[in-house]
This record gives sequence, structure tokens and C-alpha cells, in this order.
Amino acid sequence: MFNVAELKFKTNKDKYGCLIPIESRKDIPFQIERVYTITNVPDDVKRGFHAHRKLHQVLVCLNGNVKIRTIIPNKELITELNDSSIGLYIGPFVWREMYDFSKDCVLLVLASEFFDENDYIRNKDFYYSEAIKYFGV
Ligand code: T46
Repeated sequence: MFNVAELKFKTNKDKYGCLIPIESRKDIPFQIERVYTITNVPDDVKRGFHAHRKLHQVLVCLNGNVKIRTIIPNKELITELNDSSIGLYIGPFVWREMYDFSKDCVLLVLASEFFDENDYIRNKDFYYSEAIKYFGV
């Protein structure tokens, strides 16, 4: 179990343009309780550097591109998001880092819970000790 997966959304493309619907609990594996965007990230800025205890999220890059590093004990994946028909699902106890944001990057995040600072694990050593218990590795 990695708790990270790429989702492919259905694309309705025709001579009038492109429409991509995303339905809660159908196209993503949870009920959406919160939506936020990340934009205007300056050059060389890295974001994230935390994991969540409960939160499930899907990241969709609506414009531009960004790289997402996801880490669990003994596993690491780098995903480049540059296509609004792709979502990156990140579940509980996955450490994430976001970097190489293009100037025009518009990152949409769909989240399963309201904002709760107590859900964040921001210390990496503590993260590893908790994640080892969670994943049983
Ligand atoms: C995550 C990655 C992908 C709020 O007030 N409400 C919110 O819903 C969020 C997400 C953040 N905030 C506040 C908390 C901080 O004062 O916005 C500020 C910046 O948040 P943060 O430094 O956590 O941003 P990132 O880009 O490092 O992380 C965010 C999410 O917080 C996190 O859940 O997984 O995007």
C-alpha cells in the first residue's frame, strides 16, 4: 500500500474545446469537503514538507506544471503534473514536497476534510516513526 495513485479523468474534447468533469465520490475516492488553489509560487520555492494523519487529497494541475515528491518508508515517487485530466491522489501518512512550480502553475487541491492544523505532521523524524506503525513496515 503506497496511498498514492494517479487518477485519469474523462475528457470531453470537441471542436468547441475541452470539458473535464470531476464528481465527488465518483471520480475521486472521497467526499470533497474543501477546495483550495496554489498559484504564483516564486522561482525555486518548495512547499509541503509534511504528511497528514487523516486527510485524503487529489491534486490537479490546471495550468503550467509542478513536481510532487511523495514519500513513505522505503518508497519514493516523483510525479510531474502538467495535464488537467490527471489527478494525483495522496492519502494519509504520505510525506509530500512540491517544487519546480512553473510561473503559470495553477494547482487545484480537492480535500476530504476541513482545514485542521492538528492533522499535519511537520517533523520528518516523527513522521517516519508514525508511518512505520501505520504501514506496518
Ligand atoms: C497539502 C499541500 C498539497 C488555510 O488557512 N486553509 C487551508 O485549507 C490550507 C490548505 C492552508 N491554510 C493556510 C495555512 C498556512 O498559513 O495557508 C497557509 C499555507 O499553507 P501550507 O504552508 O500548509 O501550504 P503548503 O503548500 O505547504 O501545503 C498545502 C496544504 O496545506 C497541505 O495540506 O497537502 O498543500
